[in-house]
Amino acid sequence: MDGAGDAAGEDMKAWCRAHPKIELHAHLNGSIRESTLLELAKDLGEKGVIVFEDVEHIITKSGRSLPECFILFDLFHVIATDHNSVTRITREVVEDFAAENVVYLELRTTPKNNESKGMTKRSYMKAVLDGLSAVDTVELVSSPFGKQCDNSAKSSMPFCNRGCGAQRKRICVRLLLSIDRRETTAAAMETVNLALELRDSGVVGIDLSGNPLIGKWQTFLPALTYAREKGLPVTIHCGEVPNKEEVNAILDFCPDRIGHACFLDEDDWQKLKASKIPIEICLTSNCKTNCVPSIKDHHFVDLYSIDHPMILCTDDPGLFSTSVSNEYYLAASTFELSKSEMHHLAFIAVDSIFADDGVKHLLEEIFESYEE
Ligand code: 6MZ
Repeated sequence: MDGAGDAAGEDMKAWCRAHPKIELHAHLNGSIRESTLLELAKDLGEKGVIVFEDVEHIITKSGRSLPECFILFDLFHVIATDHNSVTRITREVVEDFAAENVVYLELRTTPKNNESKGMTKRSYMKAVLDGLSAVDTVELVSSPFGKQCDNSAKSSMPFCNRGCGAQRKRICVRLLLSIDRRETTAAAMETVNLALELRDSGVVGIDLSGNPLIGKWQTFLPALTYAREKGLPVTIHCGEVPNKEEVNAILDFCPDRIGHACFLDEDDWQKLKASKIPIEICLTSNCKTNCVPSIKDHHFVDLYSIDHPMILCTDDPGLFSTSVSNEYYLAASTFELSKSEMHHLAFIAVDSIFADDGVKHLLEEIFESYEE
């Protein structure tokens, strides 16, 4: 790239970081800071729970296949199924998203049982909520979580992270509870019941995720149907590996959003495009896990050309060493999108959030104030 190209690239990078953004597909434990992961792993090594040297190279390795990611997630489960660690990780993750001007975050996590630590799905979620209440370097807006609560959806303070000098960054956070594909129907149902119980605490929906090579759609369908009957929106990881039968069943279920959509046949694409179901797009994740050959070959291009609703997301910023700003920059630079096209992309994400209309209006105001 020549000097002018370099300068334009740097300008776009800075713009992507400064612009308000919405993140709808981020897994809590996949968003852990690398420094925190290393520290917690070292600590467990010293206590003899794991052999630190065995995991150090996996943590610091940059490219991983999808199966390798799930080996790492097993390690995360050992590291993160301790109440204090879950609380710390949650606080740090929210602060990190706010630092790069994410103004609305739907953070998803799998409630976990861990008998040896006295952890139940409910106590795991309490640790997550404690982490949200403990956020203090940034301000939680329109928040049901504890002391920073500004309960009016429309704050009297401008919700603006641009040119606000010493004013702290502000972010609105909501939670999705994930059903792990390893779980039974009863465990999935327990997660949905917990989500319903925690609605007043900021839980706005259900996700189905986990190793796509494991589990059968029929196992999760009763819990997903129950969530829908109770008015909880559902998002589903769809087509992370080729599985035509399951992709068909997911599209027939017609979730409120879907994640990834990498391995779809032509007829599935027709169905998905006709449905207008918003797609959570994770460019870096899909490339690093070899679900797409390269970013320029990503299905984003085709979907963008027909105005299909899409949201740029990170999936696991810690695991894939990325950030929302970086995903925006990758889209802008690879697909040659202008600032006003990027602004539009960021803005239309508001239509796909699971939070209520009060939050939607608040976000619309923020994006309108950023119109180029
Ligand atoms: C499917 C994924 C995922 O829930 O412990 N997870 N599931 N595909 C992906 N793409 C690579 N990335 C993360 O966060 C970590 C968990 O999220 C799911 C996996 O179940 C992983 O164990 P939580 O906060």
